[in-house]
Amino acid sequence: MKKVGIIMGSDSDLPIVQKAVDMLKSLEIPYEVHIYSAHRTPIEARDFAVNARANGFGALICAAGMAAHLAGAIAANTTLPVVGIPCKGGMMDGLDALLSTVQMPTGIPVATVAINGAANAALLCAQIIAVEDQELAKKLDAKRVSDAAKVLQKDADIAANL
Ligand code: RP5
Repeated sequence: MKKVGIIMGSDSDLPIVQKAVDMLKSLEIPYEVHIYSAHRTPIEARDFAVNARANGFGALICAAGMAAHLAGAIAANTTLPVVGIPCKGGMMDGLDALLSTVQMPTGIPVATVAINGAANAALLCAQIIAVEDQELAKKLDAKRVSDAAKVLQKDADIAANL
């Protein structure tokens, strides 16, 4: 199975990124986690992106806050799908990162999830990998069924208790 690469701009992003790691683990998808900054380590970030396909990655997650250029910088150097997580924090509480991540020029797409949307970033990568992986697709179908069952159980509980 192809790996998912998780890159964060700083170790301060780890508490947010952890939810993506947990989701990939629960789906048994191989992954690597790295800290590369578009601003502080631009050469290493570029090298990772340029070599990612040859190194067995199928999709990349990039998490960054504030002037969040990481996802765009990575996407500029690979045609693998790149999912951006804008991280909450700073003076604008993540709105700056959301706009920095989502407002990409035509030709270099970044699939941007919600502010701190790390679990959905991992699920989107899982769905990308599952296009060519029937076993993973079945796991994702089963997760949808189990998630729906949890909501219906909550509905039954609330109806019984209120
Ligand atoms: C971004 O700046 C990082 O992704 C992080 O969200 C934010 C702050 O980084 P640190 O100053 O905590 O290293 O590039």
